Amino acid sequence: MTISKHIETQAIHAGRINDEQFGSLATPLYQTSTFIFDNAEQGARRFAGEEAGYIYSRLGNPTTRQLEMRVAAMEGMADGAATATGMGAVSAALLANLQCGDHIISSNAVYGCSYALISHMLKKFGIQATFVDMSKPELIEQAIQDNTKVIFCETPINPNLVVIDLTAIAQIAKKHQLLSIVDNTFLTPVLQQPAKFGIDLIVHSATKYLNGHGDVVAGIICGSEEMISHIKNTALKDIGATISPHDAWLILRGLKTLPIRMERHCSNAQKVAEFLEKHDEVRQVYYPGLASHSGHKFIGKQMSAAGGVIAFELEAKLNEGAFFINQLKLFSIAVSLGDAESLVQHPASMTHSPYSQEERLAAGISDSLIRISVGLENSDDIIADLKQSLAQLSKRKKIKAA
Ligand code: 7XF
Repeated sequence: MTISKHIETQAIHAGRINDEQFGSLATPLYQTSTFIFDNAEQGARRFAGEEAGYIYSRLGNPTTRQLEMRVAAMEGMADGAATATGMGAVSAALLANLQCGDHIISSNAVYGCSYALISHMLKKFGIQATFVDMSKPELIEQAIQDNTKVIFCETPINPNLVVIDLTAIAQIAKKHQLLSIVDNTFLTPVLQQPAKFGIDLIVHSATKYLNGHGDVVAGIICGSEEMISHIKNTALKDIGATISPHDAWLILRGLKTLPIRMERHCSNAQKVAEFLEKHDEVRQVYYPGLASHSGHKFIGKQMSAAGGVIAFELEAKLNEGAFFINQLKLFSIAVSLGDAESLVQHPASMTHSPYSQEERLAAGISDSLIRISVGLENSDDIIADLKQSLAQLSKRKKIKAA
């Protein structure tokens, strides 16, 4: 079957391997560590790459393969490599493409553990990093050295929702023969396909929207066949952050509803952002769906909508921010995002705690920033919960001031 160019159809059918034996509609789960060879010679041929076929699930698995081909099709890329976690994807993509003596340019604001990997872990192996504000592409060009190999960013950025111009990133990378890697976790291929702008490699935390049900940690890398084969045969095979087939199976199940889930996440988040922007207790809202946001101009060009994550600052002291979070009832206080449930967290003390305070402030991540992942509940209920908590905050401030 020729797979449709429509992402709704790809999310359900792309990469599907028909079950010739029993005709199962649902993807069979090959929950196996190893695969039996017909004879010793066949085993040797498979290891030598002379015969196609599965060997061992760290090296490949038929359930996992369907996930890889499905997400790659949705991203408009040739191939994919599924990983145990999103950090497994980020680390495999970087470790396969950098070596001692190389230099990487990263966005100064990225997810906290990606920052820790690039600034601390890679350094141990002699890989230098420069962190720049990538909303100003000229700063990227200025940071390029003779040994620069990779440009890495997320857009919109976790947690402050700054949008980065992917066309500018791809152009700089091509001009200087660098590899461009973009983390597309926040928008998913439903809302943004970085390959269209010339990005070389895409990484995801599949823990988030791709799976969408808060019951898996996983990741995926998408790129050319050559690039994915290189990553699989080096960083993934030998370091081993391979996905479990069961997790791949759950994500395949979640993916079928990704396009409709993203529609609802976006429409709910838009309403919530507009509500927050008008509220007296809210100092600033960061959501690219708002006309006041610096990234708004990219909607319709680079991204079809703004996604389901919002960051904001309250007209309040730090401890009052914690009070606001604690009064929420429908929201769960939890890190992660992209689940059916609305979640709230405090980046400075949670997801971005690997940064020192100084580094965090330099990266535009304020201590008072609150991040919410708007879930799939009725938007009236989500807004009512925020409203009641803001009302309690306002009351408390008045009592303290009296
Ligand atoms: O290894 P994970 O599946 O948790 O994914 C790591 C990761 C990679 N890229 C982005 C843009 C991410 O947001 C994440 C994980 N972020 C969670 C969060 O920000 O809530 C992690 C919770 S500590």
